[in-house]
Amino acid sequence: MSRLSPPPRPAARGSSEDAPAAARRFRISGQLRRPLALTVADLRVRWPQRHAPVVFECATNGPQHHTFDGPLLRDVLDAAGPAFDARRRKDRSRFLLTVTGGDGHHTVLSWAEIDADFGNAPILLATAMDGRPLDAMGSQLVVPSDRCGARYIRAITGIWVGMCPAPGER
Ligand SMILES: Nc1nc2c(c(=O)[nH]1)N[C@H]1C(S)=C(S)[C@@H](COP(=O)(O)O)O[C@H]1N2
Ligand SMILES: [Mo]
Repeated sequence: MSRLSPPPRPAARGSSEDAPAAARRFRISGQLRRPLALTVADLRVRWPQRHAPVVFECATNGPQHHTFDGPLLRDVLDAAGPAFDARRRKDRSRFLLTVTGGDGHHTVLSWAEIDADFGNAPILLATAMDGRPLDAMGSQLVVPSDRCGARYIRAITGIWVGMCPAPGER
């Protein structure tokens, strides 16, 4: 690892915000059997890495070309054990995900988008962009099937997984 790590940040509310950037964990929470707190290094060593060259449009900056490496979001979430009956497609089809970045930008996905029996989209939690590790910055969501870049959430701080309530429920 590089010895040129950024200076320590001032202690903040005892959270992992006061840890060195590369040691910061993001949480996978919600309706899960095994909630997780992971660093980018965990994403790199615990799951097989995919490589994805992508192009997306940014409304303000035009087309962006990047390559990303990282595990499939589906593989990581499988380890967290979503609280559905995995044998039942209807159960799985009711789950939603939210992905939040350090600046508060967040987006929603459906479980079905990443489920092999439905959309089967190869969405990644990136550990590197254009060959550069993301340990200090935080993981980035990679949605190769999106034409627009808005869901490529940078500096991920949290992922929530849970069931969409039936219409009329709360
Ligand atoms: N955390 C965070 N991630 C974000 C955004 C943001 O505002 N905050 N903007 C999104 C948008 S609109 C686009 S187009 C891409 C831009 O990625 P780039 O700056 O690497 O080209 O990042 C996405 N990820
Ligand atoms: Mo954008």
